[in-house]
Amino acid sequence: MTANRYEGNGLLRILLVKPHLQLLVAKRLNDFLHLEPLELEIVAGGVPEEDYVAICDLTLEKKPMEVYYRQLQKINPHIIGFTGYSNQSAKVKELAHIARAHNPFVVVVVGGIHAIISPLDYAADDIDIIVRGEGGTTFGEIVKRFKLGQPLYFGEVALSQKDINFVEKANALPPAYPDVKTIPLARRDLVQRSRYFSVWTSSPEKKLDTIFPRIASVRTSYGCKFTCSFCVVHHIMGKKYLERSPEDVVNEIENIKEEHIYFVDDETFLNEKRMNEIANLLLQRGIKKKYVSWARADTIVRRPDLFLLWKKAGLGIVYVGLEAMDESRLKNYKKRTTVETSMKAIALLQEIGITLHASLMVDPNFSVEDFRSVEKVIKLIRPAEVSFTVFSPSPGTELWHKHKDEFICNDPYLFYDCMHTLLPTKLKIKRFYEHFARLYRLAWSANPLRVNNVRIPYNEVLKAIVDGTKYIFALRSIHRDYLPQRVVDKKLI
Ligand code: B12
Repeated sequence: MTANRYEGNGLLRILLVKPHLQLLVAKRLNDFLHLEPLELEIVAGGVPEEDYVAICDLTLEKKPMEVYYRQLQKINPHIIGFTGYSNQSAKVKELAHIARAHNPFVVVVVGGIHAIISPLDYAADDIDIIVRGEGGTTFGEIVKRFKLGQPLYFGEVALSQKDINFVEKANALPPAYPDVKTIPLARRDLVQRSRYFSVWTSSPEKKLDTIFPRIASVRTSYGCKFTCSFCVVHHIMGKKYLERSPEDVVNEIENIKEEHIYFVDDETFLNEKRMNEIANLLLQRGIKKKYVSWARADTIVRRPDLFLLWKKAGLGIVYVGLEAMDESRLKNYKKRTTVETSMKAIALLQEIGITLHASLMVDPNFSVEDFRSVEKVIKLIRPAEVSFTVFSPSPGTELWHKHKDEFICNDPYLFYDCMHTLLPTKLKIKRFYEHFARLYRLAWSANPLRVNNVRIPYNEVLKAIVDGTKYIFALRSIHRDYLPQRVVDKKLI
């Protein structure tokens, strides 16, 4: 134990931690795509310049707990902040407990998506403040209050169990985000930038020096106006869509060293006029980078000209949440689009020369025939990157409450990764995951690198084959995670 109380003078030390992943399949995904912890970089952006702040991204580490202990020893923080998805909440609590055991005076702050939607889950002795919302602005205020010796909880956004209204506030809807102009810029200098990459399959020249280029993440907007049943975003943002100005976005991109940029918006292309301006500014300023973004099929169909312009600006890959090629499922998911629109969008992207990443959803009630029809979709839309998730009610939504008594696992938060089913499957679960893994295997044959015979370095071909095989194996093995013995043994956690 290293007792260490901040006495109001001297250097204030802050450590921000991204917990490592628990489930094998999520870890394997990181072999293909590992993005920087932008949420913590923005939180760090809110820390006053005179204070010391470090980011510890445990998702990068082979021995994360050793690294964590070492960081605690080395930095001995006065304030420690954790981020986390729902499937990391148990780990966040464990890490918070360790931090408190290391120094009983440390202030523990928890933020991120799970803190926003399920704050009561973080009502633990080792957690002082639960941040329900934007972190850069809120954390800055917490640090300021800490130095002044004031209470660290305030408003609807920084919650504490010490507050007599804690439960009422935690049960209320998430508070509104602040004006986007007040959100600090990301402290990108605090991470080892060379360790973040994303698989890249777009190559009009049919030759790539690498398929794993370094990549930076940029957030240009917050929220989404759509209310898809599987998504939590409209619950967080109250259907609001907050936009950074084109100048602000382009200034940030201009200062980023990486050539590849991943737009980590909830929905980047919602305001077509704004996206038009951003592309024009990028072109006018001669900024030559390559982009990957999400977009809805109906936006692509309505504005092919916009995607043509973005192609010129460097857009190489577009992720489209096709979800299902079946009208009734689209309706059930409240996707507000049609199969015809999806097909048109696919054709338009091919015509424009932007690589499609199609994201499809598998339903727990799938029969063998349903899986076969998705297999046909893969053939229909090639060449395309294709990925699949399993429809799962999201924590914080009505569907979660509606179905929670049906969940088939002990810890539904841990299993909320859209790959592990929370709901019972119609097929035997082992069979279900055999079919699910087969979809990924077939998707590899539709990959643009293969279909277009793109030349890539030999060692990367090998890496892709080895990691792809490991990924498919992890998918086939998902059913084992449900064996009660494994959960009890804590082999998973
Ligand atoms: C980009 C993205 C990804 C990227 C990875 C991003 C990354 N950095 O690793 C990719 C595509 C790889 C991905 C994958 C997955 N994702 Co994802 N993803 C997103 C998306 C669209 C944006 C996340 C992001 O980067 N935001 C940008 C940052 C800057 O914003 P932020 O996270 O909101 O953080 C702010 C606040 O939350 C707060 N905050 C955050 N942390 C902290 C910490 C402290 C101390 C404080 C004070 C504040 C604070 O301040 C931040 C700055 O403003 C979100 C949607 C969303 N609205 O969150 C889904 C989302 C986070 N993903 C989700 C899921 C489920 C997954 C997957 C598990 C499943 C899947 N198959 O898609 C995988 C697994 C990823 C993994 N390896 O763990 C869910 C999580 C739901 C939940 N309850 O946990 C979301 C919400 C999507 C959804 N619609 O439901 N994802």
